[in-house]
Amino acid sequence: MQSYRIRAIVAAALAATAMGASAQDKKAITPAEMNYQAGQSPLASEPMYQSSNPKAPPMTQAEFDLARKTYFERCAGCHGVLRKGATGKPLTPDITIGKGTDYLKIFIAYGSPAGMPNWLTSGEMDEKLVDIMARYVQQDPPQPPEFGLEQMKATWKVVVPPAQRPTKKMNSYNLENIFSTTLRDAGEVALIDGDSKKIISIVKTGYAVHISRVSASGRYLFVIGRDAKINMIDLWMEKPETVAEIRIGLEARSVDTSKYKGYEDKLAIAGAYWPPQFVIMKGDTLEPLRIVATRGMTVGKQEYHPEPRVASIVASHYKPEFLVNVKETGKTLLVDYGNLDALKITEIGSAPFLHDGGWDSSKRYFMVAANNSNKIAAIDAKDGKLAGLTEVGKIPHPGRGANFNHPKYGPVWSTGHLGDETISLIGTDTKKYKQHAFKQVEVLKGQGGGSLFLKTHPKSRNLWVDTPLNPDAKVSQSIAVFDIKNLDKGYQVLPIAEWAGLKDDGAKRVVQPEYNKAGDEVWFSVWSAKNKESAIVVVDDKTRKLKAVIKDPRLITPTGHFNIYNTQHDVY
Ligand code: DHE
Repeated sequence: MQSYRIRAIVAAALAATAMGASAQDKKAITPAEMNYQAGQSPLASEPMYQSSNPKAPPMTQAEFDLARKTYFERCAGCHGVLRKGATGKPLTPDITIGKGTDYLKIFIAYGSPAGMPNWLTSGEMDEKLVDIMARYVQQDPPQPPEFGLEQMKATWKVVVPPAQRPTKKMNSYNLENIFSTTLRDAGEVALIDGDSKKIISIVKTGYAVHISRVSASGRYLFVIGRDAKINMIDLWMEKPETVAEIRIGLEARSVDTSKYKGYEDKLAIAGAYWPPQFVIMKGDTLEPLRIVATRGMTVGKQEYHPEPRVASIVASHYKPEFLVNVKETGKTLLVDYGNLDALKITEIGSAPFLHDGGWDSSKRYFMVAANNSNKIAAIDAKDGKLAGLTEVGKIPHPGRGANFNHPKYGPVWSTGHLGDETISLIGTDTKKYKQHAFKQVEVLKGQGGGSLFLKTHPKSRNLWVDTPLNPDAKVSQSIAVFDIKNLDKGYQVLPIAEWAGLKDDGAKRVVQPEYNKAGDEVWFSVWSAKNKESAIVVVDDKTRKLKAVIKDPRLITPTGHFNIYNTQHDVY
């Protein structure tokens, strides 16, 4: 009887999800997107209060604790900390209790064509854990702690006070051509001299550093870990080291510093995934000054969202403003830092879920991916309004995108996609090429889905597109390069991972093209697991031939890398 019931539920569930998936294919999540989103959250180790829902099936404390840990390791990236839904569906008790344990077990065990992984049949969970998880999602979601000024100040350290820092550059490095490379699973960044290709220093940072950003003067480097720890590194020191650090929350991804004239190096800002907030800090010490919560109403449906995460942040060149992109509400906040005691915030709604993005070539329009809506929003930093909302391919993922002069459509900004093989080119010139502004003017066909980053340089005629999350190793281990002046000729594939000549059989995902300062070399990370050899491969931009391979036992899981000059000046 029981097995008949389960079979009936399986059939109904699969039919329903299959229909859903085909009806809105652009919404279904690809395995690449799923792997990408389902990263481990540092919240797994945070103590949380268990509140049992009397209507939900019972659980022991031990089962609850195991389920909570598993949830934050596997599920929170897609379903949200409070289970209100993001890439994945909402899983709050008002929905889950009605479905019942048996129904939920089927979904967890077998997954769905809409993108839910098959946790049982893939061997990642056993039947016991599937049962525990099905009961867990019917309980009230436990809420991680808040993180206010007091908590931030308790983690804040000024390692070298400003008065004790060098008054001039104390080393002979060509600072503008240093690369800050994330060593993801080592909790470090490597500072690599772009001229000699030698590692200058390895700096201990937070857990799984996400991005590096550079102060307006180019002196300070800021890196932020997934655990929301920021390290501020002084590049003027004989050996560049951390001079200040702070945790701004329990989980985070973004940091930047003030760039408007008169405010250079004055302020820093960081955004948190949890708690949903951003904080403005002093630019020379990281002293937290002003914390702003991002909880609020979503664009469109105007529903309250309790955990809208802060995604990309960028400093405006037009005004003393930071652009803060809030993921789940689909809103960009223009935060005027001119007077922190009377903070003015302009709120611009576009589409959910805002993620990554970069400036157009004029640095007036911030082009941000609304990755759940398959759109790119153009935020006008001069007039403080939404300039355009462009439909692109499936799950756009530009990094900061790539700007170039299209032979026919003038200046364009481009993005690749996680969910399909296309590369969308969007016109950005509102004067000479007005008719093309914020329209998708051309779609290139790349190697496949699973693309994260693409890059070019004002001095180059190449457009490099990575595909590190493509399931086919041939595609994830190589790069596609287009000739900007002959886009209709298609792309050339370069076997970057093979060129690295690594001794073992790691994943060797080729990730993030990044130019040197001169714009004549492109660097790629060849990213394998923690216990496998990884490398950085440098390609000559003009000849597209291998120029150098950087290998070192300390280069553990290199992912993003950021050239100081290009990052400081938003060259991409
Ligand atoms: Fe990223 C940028 C969030 C997974 C490497 N990533 C960003 C930004 C956000 C973000 C919000 C924009 C920051 C900004 O500009 O201020 N990334 C997330 C996630 O939530 C996600 C999906 C899952 C997670 O658990 O973190 C995720 N990201 C990854 C990876 O798996 C990558 C490939 C490897 C890694 O290091 O973890 C990765 N993300 C990067 C890089 C950038 C980035 C290299 C900066 C791109 C740039 O050119 O500026």
